[in-house]
Amino acid sequence: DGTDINEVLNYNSSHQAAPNAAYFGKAQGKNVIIIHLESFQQFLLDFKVNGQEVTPFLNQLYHDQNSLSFSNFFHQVGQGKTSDAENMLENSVFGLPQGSAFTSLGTDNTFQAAPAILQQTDGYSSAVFHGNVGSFWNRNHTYKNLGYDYFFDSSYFNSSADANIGYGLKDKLFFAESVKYLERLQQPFYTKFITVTNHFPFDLAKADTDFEVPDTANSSVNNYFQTAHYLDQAVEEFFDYLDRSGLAKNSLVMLYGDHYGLSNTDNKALATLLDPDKEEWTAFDNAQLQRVPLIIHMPGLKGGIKDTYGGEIDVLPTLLHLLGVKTTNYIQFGQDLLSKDHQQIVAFRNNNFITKQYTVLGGKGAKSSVYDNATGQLLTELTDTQTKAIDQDQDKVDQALSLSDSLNYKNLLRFYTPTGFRPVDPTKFDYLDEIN
Ligand code: GP9
Ligand code: MN
Repeated sequence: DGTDINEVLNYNSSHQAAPNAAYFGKAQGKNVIIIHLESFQQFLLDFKVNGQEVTPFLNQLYHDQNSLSFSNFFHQVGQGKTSDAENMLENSVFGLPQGSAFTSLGTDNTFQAAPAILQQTDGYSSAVFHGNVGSFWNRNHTYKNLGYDYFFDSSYFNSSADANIGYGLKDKLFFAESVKYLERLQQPFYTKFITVTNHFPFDLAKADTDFEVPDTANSSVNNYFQTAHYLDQAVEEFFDYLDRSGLAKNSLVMLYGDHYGLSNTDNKALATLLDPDKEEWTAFDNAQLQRVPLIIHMPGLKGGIKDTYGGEIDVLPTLLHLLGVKTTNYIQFGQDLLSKDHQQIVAFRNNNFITKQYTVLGGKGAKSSVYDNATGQLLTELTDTQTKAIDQDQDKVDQALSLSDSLNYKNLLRFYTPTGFRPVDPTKFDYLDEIN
């Protein structure tokens, strides 16, 4: 029955955000290189430990005049962690309230994802590079439904024990070994590099680092800085390759952190480094730490650090508009971060949310804790006008998440094919699932 898809379509047309003319099509026809910075939080940028910058290269990139960077960009993942982040970036649809959409629905659902859209509008080829087994998060099946032409998983890379740590190939080796595959891709390409080394428990071989870690009482906190530093060097080496090869000139590189690396229980130890004088650590502070980087870098792009409040759900429309692709016909829950119409309400998967003014935790009305972003104070007495405005935003958040859940659980995209779009045929892709 078409009722549910119509509800989603109505919602979709009611929250369109028009492209920003200063940016629309500015990256038309460029290669797209997405670098997934595993577990990388925003606070790492410009941060020093023992007087040493943790991520000198990413800091430079963040401030580069050809980088569009975001200072109030949040991850929005649930239990699907990395796969939720990927799901939002590829589809502009939320993950599930429980579990992972890739795992439970990725094999059978219909998607209208970035690789398929770009293939059909501008002839892009597409590939994912990842140094873990292809079956993790059910990627090997899901990527076919997203329309990815190629998936270079761990079976394509060095499998020796000393080349791998934690979830897979060490990031420096991963980028270096990916080049031989990248160079064979037809341009323009849409590619994603999913790093792994900066993942809990943040292990690294002694030979791979000389970074002097801090000495808080929490070893996850301490080690997080050394793997982040290693990831920074890996990204720098990859950028050197992009420059040397000439690819940098005709590529847009987008980097993002997928979710937190340090959990709320680690944050007290982290706080001793971030703000040693702070007396009380609150739920507000935990929420602020869910910021992750989003950096869009391209030669000639008019850069700057934008303070727009947004999240992972907003990336796809932002990127498509930069590439000159109109998004009105696609069902997308996010909005272009560069649009003047962007609503600046960041929904978390548990229905908490953050706006420019407030951090709202715990649900609607009397149940909710409302914090003032400027002071971090819990607002115990709200005016009726404030309550009304906050409740309205909460309704928007609840509606978006619930419609996204219907879309996922009922596989609603099979009932709607955007004009000019051909449904993806997953059997066209033959990267091997039997290898893993
Ligand atoms: C594994 C990697 C980690 O392949 O992407 O996933 P996560 O544990 O961060 O969800
Ligand atoms: Mn992850």
